[in-house]
Amino acid sequence: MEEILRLYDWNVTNIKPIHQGLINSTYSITTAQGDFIFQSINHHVFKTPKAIDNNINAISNFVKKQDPHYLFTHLVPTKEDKTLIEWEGGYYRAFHKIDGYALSVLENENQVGEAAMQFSKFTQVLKSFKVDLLQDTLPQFHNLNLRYQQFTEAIEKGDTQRIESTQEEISFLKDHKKLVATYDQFIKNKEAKKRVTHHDTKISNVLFNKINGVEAAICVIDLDTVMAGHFISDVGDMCRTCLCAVSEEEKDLNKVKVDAKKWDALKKGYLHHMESELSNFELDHFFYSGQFMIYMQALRFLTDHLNRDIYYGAKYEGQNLVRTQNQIRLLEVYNKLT
Ligand code: GN1
Ligand code: MG
Repeated sequence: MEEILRLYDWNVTNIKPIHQGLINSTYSITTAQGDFIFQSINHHVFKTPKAIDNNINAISNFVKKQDPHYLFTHLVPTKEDKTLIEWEGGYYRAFHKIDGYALSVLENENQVGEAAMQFSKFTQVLKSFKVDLLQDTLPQFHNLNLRYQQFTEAIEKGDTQRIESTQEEISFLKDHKKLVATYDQFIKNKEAKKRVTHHDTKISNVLFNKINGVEAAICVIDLDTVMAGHFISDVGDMCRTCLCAVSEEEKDLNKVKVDAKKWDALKKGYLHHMESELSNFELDHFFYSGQFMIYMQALRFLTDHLNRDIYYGAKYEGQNLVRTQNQIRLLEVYNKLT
């Protein structure tokens, strides 16, 4: 890694791993030239790192021109002016570090409203960016049909013992298949517009900081999955990760509850920048967004558990099953909100 870091114009004084995110490896780098975030891109997941690099640079250039004060994680070029490094089969890049902290759960509705405003501002700031310029970094990433199909395949071809012991979870997910039909109807409708969509608005992907002693969300991070998409992806993953006092890792399902005040704050925060952009048809699917993403995440976690954790990995035996059960409970309590 030190060899790669020498490609940048830096005098490195400290390297510290940041344990956040399930996919890439991330480090905080202190140098005489300032603080940076350095990442190795997981190219087993992201098969075309160049597409990510193109997308982030395209947005970065747009923002620099149209909205120079918008706080953005611009990529840092190497001495040879490259923002993506290919090194012995691996892919690396660096960002300017933005002062702030990420949270994995939110304590109050002020934080929820703040986070929702930042994610909606992201789409709003980029509303005149030509969305067709974005390449698909993960084709079909939030295609619920495909996720259901992958789940069905895992029930047929996955680990037999794990299939046997998860019959209850499998039945629950099959019983909720109508959420896939709603998705189909939604994306088919002409009023469901494609916009610049983050596709990973889990709460740890927004930075907070104290401004004059008041906590505010200041910036959206982790732009690898920024692609053309639908608002239900971004609102949905916020619903999934902002409304509950515990994270997807929580084993004690009694702690998985959703807070109606947080839900109101999320809606108000998101609509602050996006209300005039969304059609009535889209607005009618605001609540569905949460069902869509919680259900998809439950499908993805169980699929991975049945496939012996090949995608997310597992720090302990059964971690992806715990996550599945957590998301199933979350869907149940979320459904009771209305
Ligand atoms: C992954 O890497 P990270 O933690 O930002 C995943 C998301 C899931 C999330 C669940 C590329 O996100 O889709 O919602 O884990 N990203 C990818 O925690 O699969
Ligand atoms: Mg991510």
